[in-house]
Amino acid sequence: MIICVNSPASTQTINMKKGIIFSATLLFTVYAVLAQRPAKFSDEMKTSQVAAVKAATAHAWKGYKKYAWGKDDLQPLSKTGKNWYKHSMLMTPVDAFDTFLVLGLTTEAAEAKKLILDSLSFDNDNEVQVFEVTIRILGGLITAYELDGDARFLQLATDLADRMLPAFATPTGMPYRYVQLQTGAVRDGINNPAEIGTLMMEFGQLSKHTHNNKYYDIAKKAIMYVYNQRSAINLVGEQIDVNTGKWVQQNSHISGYIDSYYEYLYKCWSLFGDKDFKEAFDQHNAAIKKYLLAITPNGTFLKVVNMHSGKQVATTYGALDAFYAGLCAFAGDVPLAADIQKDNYYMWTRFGMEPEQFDFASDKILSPAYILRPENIESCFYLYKLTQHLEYLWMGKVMLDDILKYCKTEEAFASIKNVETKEQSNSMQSFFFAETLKYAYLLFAPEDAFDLNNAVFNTEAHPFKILKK
Ligand code: DMJ
Repeated sequence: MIICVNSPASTQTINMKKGIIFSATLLFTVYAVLAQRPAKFSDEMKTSQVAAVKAATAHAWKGYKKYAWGKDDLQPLSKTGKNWYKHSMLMTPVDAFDTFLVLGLTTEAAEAKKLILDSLSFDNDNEVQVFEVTIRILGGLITAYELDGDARFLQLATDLADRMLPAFATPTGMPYRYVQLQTGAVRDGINNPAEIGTLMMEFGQLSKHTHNNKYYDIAKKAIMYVYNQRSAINLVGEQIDVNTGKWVQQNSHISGYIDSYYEYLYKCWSLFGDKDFKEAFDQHNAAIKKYLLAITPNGTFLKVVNMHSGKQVATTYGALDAFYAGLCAFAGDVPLAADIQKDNYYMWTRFGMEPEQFDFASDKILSPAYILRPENIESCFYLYKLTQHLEYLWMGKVMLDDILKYCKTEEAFASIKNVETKEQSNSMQSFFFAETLKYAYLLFAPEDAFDLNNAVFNTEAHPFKILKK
């Protein structure tokens, strides 16, 4: 049969087809709009996420107890314990203790407390990394004291801080990276803004509790020295010599080596009400927004630039960078935080889980591991608390579900060697307890589960009380 396109019958057919296409398009559009609106996240779902986090925390602790009791970390695949230094600093119990308290895991909290108070001592020849030990151990002990009230936690914290003070004895006041706890011998004077600045909350809070300003003053001198060495366009570099004050690496970004320097400037303003920190944060944050933002179809990323020229050096982004959305929201810029969180979620879902680092311009993975890091869930937590938008609960659920599915082992949780293959690796960092599980819990927990208005979380998610300013 020959169909003449001009016949009235065929015009009718064409109109019918047009009608069908129009209705289908309309239906699709309505569906697409509805699909974009996050579905309801019921109280039952929140309750079930909370239960899953609690069960995961108890499961991970059981593994630590069975195979690594008294050591720093559990190696979940070989089922052995591992110390960072010659002698254990009890990284896992100290980092985990306040998470147990916040989650209401009272048995686990009592076990960790007993272990810490029975056996933690800093009177040994460990040569420790000032930054790591400050954020995990000093921070953990201060929060333990605040939440539990046992003065022995504060005594331990003070002893540890005193033993680290020799690290600050430099012409600039910026600390060496390593210090020996008995002799005060120091090592590695090429430090970075994160490791120099991310001591202020812990040393500052210790001053408030001990009524001795020396900790606050020494840490403030160090962080403000970094600020005063900023470039003419208000950015900092990646490495600085603590003896000369000269930059030795001039890449500027919000990733490892710099990240929590910015975080502490804002958080120290929130915690201590010291305007110097707010002024420094505002200067830097304006420069970050001016020079580092990269708007792409997958969200707003932050790139690497030269600290003096602001010119792009790289388009790398990764798990650590994901913290900035949360900080941005906490510091009051929710719209930008929401744009950045879009790319954080893209990074998580694009590769099946979040890689340590990828190139957002070429969309290629640069470092394929996921080591149980918290930053992406942490940003969901801040954004949800500040906006109550359900999409952050859904994002957090995807992340938590992936962790529970791919990282769980028979007796604990493991890192992932490659997010595309999901092959596991033999590490369970203490920040999994301190941060990842705590932020996941707080994201889904009832609003009154923890008083968030009177506390500021250190970079290891140990909450510090806002004391009288
Ligand atoms: C933690 O020790 C802290 O959050 C630090 O600021 C960055 N690295 C880890 C978590 O990824």
